[in-house]
Amino acid sequence: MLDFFAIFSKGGIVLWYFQGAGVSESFAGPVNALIRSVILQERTGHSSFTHNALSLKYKLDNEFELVFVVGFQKILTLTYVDKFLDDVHLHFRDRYKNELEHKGDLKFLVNRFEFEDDFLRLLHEAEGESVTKPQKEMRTYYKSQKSQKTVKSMIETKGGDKGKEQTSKKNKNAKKEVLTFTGALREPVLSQQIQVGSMKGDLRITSIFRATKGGFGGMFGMLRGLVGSKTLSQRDMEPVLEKMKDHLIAKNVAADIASQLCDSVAKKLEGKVMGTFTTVASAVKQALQDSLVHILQPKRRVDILRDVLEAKAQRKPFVITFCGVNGVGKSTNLAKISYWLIENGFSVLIAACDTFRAGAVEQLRTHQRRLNSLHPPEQHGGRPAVQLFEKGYGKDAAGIAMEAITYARNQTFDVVLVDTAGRMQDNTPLMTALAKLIDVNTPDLVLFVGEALVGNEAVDQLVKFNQALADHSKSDRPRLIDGIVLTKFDTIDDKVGAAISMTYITGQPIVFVGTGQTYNDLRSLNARAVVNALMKA
Ligand SMILES: Nc1nc2c(ncn2[C@@H]2O[C@H](COP(=O)(O)OP(=O)(O)O)[C@@H](O)[C@H]2O)c(=O)[nH]1
Ligand SMILES: [Mg+2]
Repeated sequence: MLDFFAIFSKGGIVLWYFQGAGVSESFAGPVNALIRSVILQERTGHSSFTHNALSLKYKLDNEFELVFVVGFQKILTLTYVDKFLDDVHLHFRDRYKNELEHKGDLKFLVNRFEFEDDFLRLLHEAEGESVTKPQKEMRTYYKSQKSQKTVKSMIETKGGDKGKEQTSKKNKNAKKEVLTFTGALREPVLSQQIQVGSMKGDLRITSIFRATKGGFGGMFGMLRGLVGSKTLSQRDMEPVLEKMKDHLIAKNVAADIASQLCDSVAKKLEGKVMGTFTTVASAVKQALQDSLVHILQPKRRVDILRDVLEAKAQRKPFVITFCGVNGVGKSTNLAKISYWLIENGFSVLIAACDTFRAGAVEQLRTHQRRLNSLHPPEQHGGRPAVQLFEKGYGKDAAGIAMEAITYARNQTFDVVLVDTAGRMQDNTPLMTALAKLIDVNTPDLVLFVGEALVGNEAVDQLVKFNQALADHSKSDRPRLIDGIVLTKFDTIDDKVGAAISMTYITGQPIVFVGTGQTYNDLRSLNARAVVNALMKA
């Protein structure tokens, strides 16, 4: 019996809509008329509105800035509509209150409101409870003409199917403007930005076909280009993606990377044919989500346990070098990785190649003692599961690493973990020294350790570390960063953007995630969970 039901935001975004069976006309026309004639003019005191042969009943939700509208043929007396509108409103709020509570219009873009089943159930209940009385006499040709005439009498026709804006009784002096009902609005889309409270005394018409450049801001303004078009163009999407970009930056994705991501989403969607507005919103979200998952999924599998076994079979220790700036957690996470390797039955030699920072060697010795007390030598054939190789401070780190690797080979250690001093990416002498350490020792794996707290800086660090490794290598195929240890993940809440920046810039996987300060706080990355956190409004 209903022609349509629509739920949209005051920013003009259609969250969900229902179109009655056999109804071919889009709800856009009547809803636009409602917005223009009622909502924009602060005439929302009544809860119903007539547009041509349709009756519209609506309800505003000012807390969540939503509008609920139901449309039906006005010749039908649907006694259940008021209650039904209330029911749908309450039910929708209840079901999506978590999503709706987030600030900003982006929530409407990133959330999909699959409300169909609940709606149909409510409708079924409402229709079952009431007796619907079609008033047969109202269906005569004469009467229906008359009913249309009532509306027409309020709209001054000016050639073709153009009408004139309905004038507010309160605003008799208000300017009259010609509406452009060109019949072009066939898509079920809203063409209004609702600026309740800002339209006093001035009957401004905000149809997309009349809107002048820059006239209307807000969420609708930015999406205006999308709603009318069937084929998405780069220019149309730009403002939407601009919002997406800001969202990603707020999640701590480096600004550069956020820009590049949005550019690639635009490319992906350009030229796509969109059926309805809601499809556009979900398409943008989906494309971004897909890109993010794709970035986080390793192009290359890093399976350390398997590789250690392989090296062991060749009677070689597997060598991992840790590098990164100061204080990011290199030594701590090296210790956690030692623990993990020992738990997996391997023996570990820690090479203390941070010969620079006071206390660095002692910090590693403390870890070595603790690890051996957790895994006493009795459980490992009488030999300590982990040993420390150190030569004190001030010596050449590359030389110590080399000695440690030789020692590990002779003593049949399975793994050598090389700790290095933290260094700023701009400190050329120290970067050269790191490049040399890696070049002469050819570790099996070079891990870059970076904090999850880092924002724009992530890009600079990784680019310059890789650049230094490339520049100072004597090999034709220099060793670059093979993987990432993302630390302090426990301190960032849902601002997980660094994971994206780091993998995007290096194309290398996040091998470990540090989630705290105990040996157990080491995880692998869950790409889906990270992407969900990123998309959350
Ligand atoms: N909350 C938290 N703190 C960490 C994590 N990893 C390291 N830290 C802390 O960060 C600080 C610096 O760690 P350290 O290993 O000395 O950094 P390095 O200079 O890179 O070797 C220490 O206080 C660590 O306990 C982590 O995953 N989560
Ligand atoms: Mg350290």
